[in-house]
Amino acid sequence: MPVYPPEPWRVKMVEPLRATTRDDREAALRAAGWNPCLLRAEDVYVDLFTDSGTNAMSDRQWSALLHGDEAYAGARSFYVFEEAVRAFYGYEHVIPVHQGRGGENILSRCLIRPGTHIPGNMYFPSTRAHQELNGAVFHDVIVDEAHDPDSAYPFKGDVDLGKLKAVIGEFGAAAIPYVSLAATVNMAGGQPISVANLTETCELAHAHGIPVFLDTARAVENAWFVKQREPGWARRTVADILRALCAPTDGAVMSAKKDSLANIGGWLALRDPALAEQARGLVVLYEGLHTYGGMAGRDMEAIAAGIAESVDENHIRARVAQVEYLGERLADAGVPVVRPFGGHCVCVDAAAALPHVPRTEFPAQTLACATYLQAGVRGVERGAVTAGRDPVTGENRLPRLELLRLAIPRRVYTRAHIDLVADAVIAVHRDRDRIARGLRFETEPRHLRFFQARFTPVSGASIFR
Ligand code: PLI
Repeated sequence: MPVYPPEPWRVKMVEPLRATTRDDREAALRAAGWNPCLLRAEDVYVDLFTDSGTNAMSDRQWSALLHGDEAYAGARSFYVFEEAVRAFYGYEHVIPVHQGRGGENILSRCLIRPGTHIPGNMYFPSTRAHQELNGAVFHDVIVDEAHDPDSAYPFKGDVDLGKLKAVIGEFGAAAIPYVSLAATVNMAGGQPISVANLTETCELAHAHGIPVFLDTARAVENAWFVKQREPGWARRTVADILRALCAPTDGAVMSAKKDSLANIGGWLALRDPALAEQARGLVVLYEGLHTYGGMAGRDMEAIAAGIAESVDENHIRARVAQVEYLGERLADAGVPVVRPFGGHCVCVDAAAALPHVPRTEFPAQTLACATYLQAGVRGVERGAVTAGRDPVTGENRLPRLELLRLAIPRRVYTRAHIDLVADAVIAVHRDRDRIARGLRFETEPRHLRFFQARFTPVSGASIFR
């Protein structure tokens, strides 16, 4: 049996969960157009749709809320927030935004012009969508191992410097507004980038005059993996490693709904004062004043407290260990899962689990539906539905990874919940031959289609025989 270390917290407040029957879930999923994203959360028992904004705040964070200064301009809470970001991430100019994609919008609008090119270590849907909306073409320059669910490579978030050089060589540095890095890489299954590779990537980009921006949504989880896996870092604190990851970069975009243990919020941080001035100008238009960026003062207080808690090694150790426990249980039962296990999620390789469902019938979306029907467990598709269509050709993108992501909120679920999830996924996998066909779109939204799409089973009334 895999190890499940005791959580470094105890429960102080509870939120009741409602158990549902299989019939309830069938009705709910049909009403949701076979898209678990469109379910009402009250129809879900264990919700692993995302780890974003779903964290349990600590007693300190809840008490920090009461310190919220709700002044429109220059609130005290902004300065507390700014100081925390500066201290832990090391960037000078801190610009609050309502959540990560707000920062992505501002950064993309500041720097991207039509016809430009953005290399990155795999894409994230909202990040790439903003880059493409502003006219850039995204180029994936991640190492090949990241696309192989079975590769045990410890830093699947690393950049292939050869691929990056090729993009620079083909389009020229002037056509590359920035390199877009993430730590960890969500779409690869929460895989880390090494400090060495991140530093080399920045050196290469900087040698061509190209800035590098880091998505720090899960950089603390990345720092934990660096401490475990990268030679020379074992004795450094996670807080030190976090600063080392940020140090070579020119700025960062942050969704505080992940690592920072908050329910909402984010920031854009920059080193270049002129770019920061430009970004503040846009924040006023799209987010709110540059001292609240769409957040309440109390949100900024909760984030500041959450940042300090996020680098606590007892916290991060237990957080990653809980994810690993779920991964081990699934792997032990023969469920094909992405290796190594990520920082925030376990991903089932749906293409391997359901080889009889063609990629054009969305095996991962189908598996997400089957898992919900089994036990009220909600995961999210991370494959062809999420990848969307190529903006130039209009063709469906078919990424090599076709995953059902089970993302674990921080400090929310107990071992019994995680066992329930494991049992459900294992049962679906054992009975996988009962799944006859996959799904096709009934309605297909233009942007980030996975959120609001509706589907129908290809074989008629159900995905099952
Ligand atoms: O959900 P936002 O707008 O606060 O953040 C967008 C975002 C940016 N980068 C990365 C790596 C993310 O994972 C991310 C949001 N992720 C979600 C919602 C998720 O379920 O993974």
